[in-house]
Amino acid sequence: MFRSIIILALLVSLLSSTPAHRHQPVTKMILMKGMKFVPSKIEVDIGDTVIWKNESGGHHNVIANDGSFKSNMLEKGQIYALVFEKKGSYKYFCQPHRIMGMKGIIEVK
Ligand SMILES: [Cu+2]
Repeated sequence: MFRSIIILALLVSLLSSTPAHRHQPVTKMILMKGMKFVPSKIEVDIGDTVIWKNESGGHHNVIANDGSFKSNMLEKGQIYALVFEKKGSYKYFCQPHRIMGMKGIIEVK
């Protein structure tokens, strides 16, 4: 019984690592422009990378509403990158400009 479970697990891992079955990870960029995240809503697949870039100066950061991620304060030209490994809906905001509505959402499918 135990042995057949191991074989099954091996088969599953072999199948899931076949290139045809795997999503090729991509990178998507969100710009911090003025007091906005552009685009404010994006969809990504599990394993994709999201990069936030401070495009217009000032100081911005990225903080998840649920506290699952938090960037440093970014100056003009600086970036923050994150790989999303779990399915879900991630709301985030920029701390200094939250009150001005600087927020966004990442949908991980
Ligand atoms: Cu900001």
